Amino acid sequence: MTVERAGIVALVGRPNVGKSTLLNALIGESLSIVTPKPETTRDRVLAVVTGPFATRSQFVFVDTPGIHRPHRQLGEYMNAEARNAAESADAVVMVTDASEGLAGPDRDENVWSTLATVTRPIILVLNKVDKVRPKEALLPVLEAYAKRREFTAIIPISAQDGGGVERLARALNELLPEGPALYPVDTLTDRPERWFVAERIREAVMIETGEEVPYVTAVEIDTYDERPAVPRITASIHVERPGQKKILVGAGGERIKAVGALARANIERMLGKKVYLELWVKVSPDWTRSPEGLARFGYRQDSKSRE
Ligand SMILES: Nc1nc2c(ncn2[C@@H]2O[C@H](COP(=O)(O)OP(=O)(O)OP(=O)(O)O)[C@@H](O)[C@H]2O)c(=O)[nH]1
Ligand SMILES: [Mg+2]
Repeated sequence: MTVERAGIVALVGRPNVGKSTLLNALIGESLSIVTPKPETTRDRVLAVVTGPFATRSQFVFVDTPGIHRPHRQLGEYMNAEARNAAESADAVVMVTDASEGLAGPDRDENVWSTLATVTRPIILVLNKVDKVRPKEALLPVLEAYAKRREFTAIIPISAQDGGGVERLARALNELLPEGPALYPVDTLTDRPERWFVAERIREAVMIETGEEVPYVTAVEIDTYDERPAVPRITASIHVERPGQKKILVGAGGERIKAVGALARANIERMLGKKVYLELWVKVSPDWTRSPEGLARFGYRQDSKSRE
């Protein structure tokens, strides 16, 4: 196939509106982690798909962290990741949660200001329409968003069940610059396999724990030995305080066992093979609150790929 158009499309919006679910729906693979909790995605994740929906285009989708009011240095980093992605894209998709109704546009204050400097075309996506009843209730929501700024198009979708996703891809296709592929056509992402393994572990922590633990967790892969028939992975899960470690380990180690079981199942599904997974919980005081702490776990503004 000859690629006739290629470009970068950034997915931005508030936490929990469904950006990562949409990324996965657009590429037809479960690449980006998804949880019911806000602030799941921490840094930019790139997903390349060439020739989907019978197009002759290469889409380079960029999933980004939800734009929010930051409480920690980590939050500043996450917002900057989203802003940088929006500013360097050929087109932007602003994702919103249509089920929030007329309250949505006001809750998007930080997103509006992030997008204020973006000059490239922006498509507004009203996601989670499967939760909107009756369907007529969508119209006033659409109008409320349209009043806030100019959009190239406004498209209702359900990233979860796939409704409207092809229509969105076709609208984006029109916005891609003409030209050759930006990446080899068999490229899926810019991150190494072990980065996704670390993400699967963080995903399991976010799902299995509550309180502040999901927001102060960083995962470090310590060993990744692929020589045995069943590859052996050991990883450290860092939290900020001894109390958080206690929550994560749980009484008699119950909770960390559940985290391990869920992470292993998801890693095995992702890699298509069995793995041996060993997890250690460690305390790295206040790592989310300093640039040095963030850098230690690879949350660095200037480097796109962490290992
Ligand atoms: N009902 C419904 N739920 C959805 C839809 N899309 C996403 N969700 C759910 O919304 C929650 C958040 O989804 P994510 O994809 O993680 O949201 P996100 O915008 O990437 O969130 P952050 O990474 O925290 O910024 C998950 O529980 C998803 O299953 C949808 O179309 N319909
Ligand atoms: Mg996400």
